[in-house]
Amino acid sequence: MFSSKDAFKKHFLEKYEMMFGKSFEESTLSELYHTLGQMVREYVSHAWIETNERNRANQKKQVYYFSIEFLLGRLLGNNLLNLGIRDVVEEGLKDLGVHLTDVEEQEVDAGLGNGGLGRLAACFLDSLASLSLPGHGVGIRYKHGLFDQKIIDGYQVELPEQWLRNGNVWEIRKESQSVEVKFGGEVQVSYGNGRLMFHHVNAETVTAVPYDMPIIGYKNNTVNTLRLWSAEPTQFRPEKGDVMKYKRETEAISEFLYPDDSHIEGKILRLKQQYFLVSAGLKSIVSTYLKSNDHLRNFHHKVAIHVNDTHPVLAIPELMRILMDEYGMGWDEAWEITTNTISYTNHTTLSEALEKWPISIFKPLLPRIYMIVEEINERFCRSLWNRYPGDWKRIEEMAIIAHGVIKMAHLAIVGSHSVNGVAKIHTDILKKREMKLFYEYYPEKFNNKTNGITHRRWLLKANPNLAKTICDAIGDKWIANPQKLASLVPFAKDDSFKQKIYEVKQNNKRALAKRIKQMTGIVVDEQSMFDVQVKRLHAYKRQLLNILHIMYLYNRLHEDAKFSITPRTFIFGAKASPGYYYAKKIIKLINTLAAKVNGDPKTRDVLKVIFLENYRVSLAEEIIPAADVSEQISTASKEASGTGNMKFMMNGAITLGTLDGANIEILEEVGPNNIFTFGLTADQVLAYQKNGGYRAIEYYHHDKDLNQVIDQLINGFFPVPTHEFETIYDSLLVQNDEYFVLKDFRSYVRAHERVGAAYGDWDSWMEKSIINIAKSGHFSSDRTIQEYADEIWGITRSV
Ligand code: 26V
Repeated sequence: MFSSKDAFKKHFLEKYEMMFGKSFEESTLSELYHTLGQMVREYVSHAWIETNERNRANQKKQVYYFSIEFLLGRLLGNNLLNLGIRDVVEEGLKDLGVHLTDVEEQEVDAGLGNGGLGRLAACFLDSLASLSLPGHGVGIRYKHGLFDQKIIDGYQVELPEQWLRNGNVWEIRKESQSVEVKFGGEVQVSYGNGRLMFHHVNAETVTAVPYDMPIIGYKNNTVNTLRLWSAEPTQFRPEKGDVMKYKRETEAISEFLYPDDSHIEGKILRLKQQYFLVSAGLKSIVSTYLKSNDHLRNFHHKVAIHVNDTHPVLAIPELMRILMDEYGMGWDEAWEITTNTISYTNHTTLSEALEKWPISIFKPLLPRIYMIVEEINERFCRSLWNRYPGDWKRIEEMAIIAHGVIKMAHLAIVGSHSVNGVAKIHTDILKKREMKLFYEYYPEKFNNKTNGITHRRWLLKANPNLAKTICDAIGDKWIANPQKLASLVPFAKDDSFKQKIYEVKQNNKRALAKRIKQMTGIVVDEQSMFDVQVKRLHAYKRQLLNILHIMYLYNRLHEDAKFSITPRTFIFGAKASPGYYYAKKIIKLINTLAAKVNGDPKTRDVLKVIFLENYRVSLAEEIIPAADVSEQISTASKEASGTGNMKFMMNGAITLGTLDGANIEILEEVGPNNIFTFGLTADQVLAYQKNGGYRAIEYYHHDKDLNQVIDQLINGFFPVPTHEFETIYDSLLVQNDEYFVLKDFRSYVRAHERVGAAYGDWDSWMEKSIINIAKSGHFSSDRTIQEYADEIWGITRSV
C-alpha cells in the first residue's frame, strides 16, 4: 500500500471511507490522521510478527528495559521516517491537497514521562530497534500523561493531560495475555517437600492488561515491542467489600503519571505503581520464556532486565519470589539468576530524589516482597561483617534497611550485576561520593554509559533541511553510522557550505518565530540571536541565573547610552512540578520579566523574552532546530548528564554551559573554541559543600550589577506586589544561595559577552556551528545502546 504514490492514494481513500463512512471531501484533519495511522499500524504488523518469530526461533538473549516513564512524543512522523515511506505519503497527500505536516500535528504527544529520564528511555527504544537488537520496553499505560501547562496571568496552571481521548492507533490491547498482581494480605508459611513454603493469602488482586506498541527500526524490518500495562478490576473477584471502591482504587494505579521529577513524595499509590509494573512485566517475561524452555535455570543467559533508575527495582525481590515461591528454587540459585539478570542505571545524585520507602508503608502493601528484601538485607549485612568485622558504621551506612526505611538504590546495587551512571563526571561522582562504599565493595559492578539521543528523531525528522544539506555534502552514510558526521569537519571552512547551513538555520528560526507569534502574539526579530533554555524547571538547573542576566542587560541598556548588545531573543520553556512552590515562582518571574522587557520601547528592539507554554517533545522538535545558543547552566555536579545539550549541538547550536554532566564530554569533542564554558567546577562546588566557606551575601555586596538585579526582585521594579518574589530573594540571601547563582553570575556575564561577540563574527560562528554538528555523532543513542548491549546486557543483533 506504500509501494508508490498512486497505490498509496488509492488505499488511503478506501481506508478513509471504510473507517468514517463518508467521502474524502468531507474529511477533517483529525480523521485523516487516524486513517493514516491505522494504515501504518497495519503495514508494520507483518514485520512485527516476523520480528517476534525470529526472536522465538533464534533463541538469542533479549533485553527488557523496565521504566516507569517512556516519553515518546508523536509517533506518526517518526514511524513513516523509519519505515522509509515518508516521501511517498507526503507526495500522495499533496496530490490530495493535504500537507503531511498538518496531519502529523493532529497527533497528541504520548507524554508518559517527566523529562530526561523518560525521553532517554524513548531514544533507547528507537536505537534498540534500529540496531536490530532484541530489546523491548516495559512500562505503564497511564491514562493521563504529564499535565498540560497553561500560563494564566504569568502563573502555571495544570490541566489533566488526555492523550487517549481520541483513541491510540498505535496500541494493541492483548487481553488474553493479562496477568494478576497481588497487594496486601498476609504470608502463611508451611513446610512441605523438605522446604519452607510461602503462601500469600487474603491479598487484593488486580488484573494487569498489556497494550503493545510497535517500535519500528530504521529501514531494517525490525519491529520491537513496548508493552504498557493497564490496571483493571479482576473479573472473578470473590464478592466481598465495597466493589465501587475496589474498582476506583484499582484503576487509580494506572491513571496518572506522577508529575514530580527529582523530588520524592512517599505516596503509597506510587509504590503500587512500581510493584504493578515489575510484577506484571516479570510474569509475562517468565511465561514467554517457559514457552520455549522447560525450566528457569538458564533464565539469565536468555533474558536481561534493565531497571531505569530505582523506580522498577522491586524487579529484584519479585524475580526472587517468582523463582522461589512459584518455581520452587532455592535461595542461592535464585539469587545467582536474579543478580545476573538485573542491571541498574542511576540518573541523579540529588539526595531528595533517592528513593526510600518507609517500612510502615511497604510491609503491609507487599508483605512477601518485604520478607525477601529483609532476607537480602540480612545476607548482605552478614557478608559486610565478614569483610569489615566490627565496622558497624560502615554496615549501617550500606544497609538496605535502616532506621525504618528501605533504600532502593542500595537494593539496586546489591541485587544487580551492573551499576552505571549516565556521563563520565556523574559516574565519577557516584564512585567517589554517593556510592563510595559500594564502589569499594563491588568495584567490578560500576561503569559509565554516557547518554545519547536518537539522531533519527532529533536530526532527520526534526530538521529535515539540515539533514539534506549534510547529505548533499558528505552523502548519507552518517544516517546508519552517525559517527560519520565527522566527515563534515573540513566543511567548517567551506564558505558555500556555511552559507547553506546558515540558510537552514534562518528558515528554522523563521518557522519558530511564526509559532511564537501564534502562541504568544509576540513578534520576534528573526535576525536576533535565539538563546534557548528549555527543560524542567528546577533550582539546580538555574533558570534564575539566566533571568538575572537578562535583568542585568536590561539595566545596562537603560543606564548606559554606550552599552550595546547583539540583539537577542531569550526563549524559555519549562514545566514545574505542581507542588514545587519555588519553581512555580520562577515561572511567574520569567513571565513578569517578559512582559516588562517586551513592552519597553527602549529595549524591545534588541531584547525579547519569550516563555512558550506546555513544553513537550513536539514543541522541542520545533524549538531546538531554531536555536543559536543552548543554555546548559546547571550548578556543576548537579546535572547527571543532560540530553537536551546533545540535541542542540546536533542541530548546530553552540553550548553556553557549566562544566557539568555531558557538557564536559561535548567540550572534549568540539574543543574549547567551539563551546562557551563558565563557572565553578564540580570539584569546587563539592569542596564548598564539604568545607563551607561560601557566603552569597558578599557577592551581593561587592558586585554592583548583581546587587541591583537582586534588589529589583523585591523593590517594586516589577509591577507586582513586592512580596511576589520574596522566596526567590530569600533563597539567594537568607538561605545562602544553595546553587551558587551569585558566585557564578559574573563569570556567566562574561561568557555571554564572549558569545555575543562571537555571534557578531559570522564566519567563525558558522564554523563553530558546523563543528558542533560534525562532532555530535558521538552522542547518538546508537553509540550508547551498543555499549549497553556489549558491556552490560550481552545481547547481539538478531539479524
Ligand atoms: C525521580 C522521581 C522521584 C519520585 C517522583 C517521580 C520521579 C520521576 C523521575 C525521577 C527521576 C529523576 C531523575 C532524572 O530524570 N534524571 C535525569 O536523567 C537524565 C537521563 O539520564 C539526565 O540526562 C539528567 O541529567 C537527569 O537529571
